[in-house]
Amino acid sequence: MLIGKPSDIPSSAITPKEQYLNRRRFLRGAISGAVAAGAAAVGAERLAEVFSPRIGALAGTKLETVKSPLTTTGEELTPEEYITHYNNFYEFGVDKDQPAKNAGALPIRPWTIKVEGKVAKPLTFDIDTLLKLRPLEDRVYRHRCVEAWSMVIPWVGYSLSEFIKQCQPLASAKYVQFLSYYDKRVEKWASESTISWPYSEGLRMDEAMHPLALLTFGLYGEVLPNQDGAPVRIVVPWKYGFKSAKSIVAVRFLDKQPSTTWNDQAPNEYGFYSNVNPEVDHPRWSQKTERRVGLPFYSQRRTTLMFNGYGDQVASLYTGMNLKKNF
Ligand SMILES: Nc1nc2c(c(=O)[nH]1)N[C@H]1C(S)=C(S)[C@@H](COP(=O)(O)O)O[C@H]1N2
Ligand SMILES: [Mo]
Repeated sequence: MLIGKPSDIPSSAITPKEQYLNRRRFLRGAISGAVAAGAAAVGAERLAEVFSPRIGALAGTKLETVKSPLTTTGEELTPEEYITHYNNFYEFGVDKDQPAKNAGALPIRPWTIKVEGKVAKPLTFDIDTLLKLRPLEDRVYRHRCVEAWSMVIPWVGYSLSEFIKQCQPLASAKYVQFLSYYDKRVEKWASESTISWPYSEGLRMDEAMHPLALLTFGLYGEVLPNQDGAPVRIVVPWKYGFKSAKSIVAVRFLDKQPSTTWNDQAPNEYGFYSNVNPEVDHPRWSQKTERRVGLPFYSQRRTTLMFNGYGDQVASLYTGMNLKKNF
């Protein structure tokens, strides 16, 4: 993210959608009989039984979802091959194409989220329990990276607030911090950047409780590919992408604003709030426009919207705040 201008994906890296799907179906068919039978129509509640912890890759596993009223309609979805081959996941390399190549090493089962800090009592949630907590919703959101590119992604998950309620935070909890998985033996590429791991992000409690903030388990109706933050990540659609921590293993409730990865790295470039704001330029580039990844070259450029277009829903969270100072 510290590197100036994001590079385009070479067109040779992109396969037509049909071919891509066929390859995935082929891969799906190649896994063992019992697993393949289950994978055809597996509901969230059956994941644990169908996939033993020994099977690392759940790629292609369908999730049962309901349509969400919070979906953002009217824009063309970004093709799946871009969402899964143009990633920021620095633990698996700083180049956009590296996570797709390297994140296969992420051990996504067994997986737990530890809940700590200002809570009634510390808790640990298993990923398969979390998948069953609420009906999973299909929610299409705009995704705006601070590097001035964007996508439109059909995520699968439910409001983060539903999870937070289960955590029983105390009244003294004013902020919530998310910590990503980190093991330097698995994420060998992490040492290539100066970041102090694990990746950490945070929200003010009222932001985290906003219904648009999503606890995310999948995209395009299937479990999250590893490179997109499997098995569970945060998505905060009105903020720059780096606020959405991937592959989270711990959630901490705090009475003070937590330190967060990019704010620590370069506080003059990346604020704690990081709301999408076309009026506040990054010190090294403009935030007024963005490049919509996956579209023909001539139609990529578009105007960036305040709060990424979610102002009607979220602007009231920031009433009275100077958003130029609190960027
Ligand atoms: N653990 C972790 N989470 C992360 C990052 C990262 O490097 N490590 N990158 C962030 C950034 S800068 C963006 S834009 C989004 C990218 O999500 P995507 O690859 O699914 O589009 O993830 C965010 N979450
Ligand atoms: Mo980003």
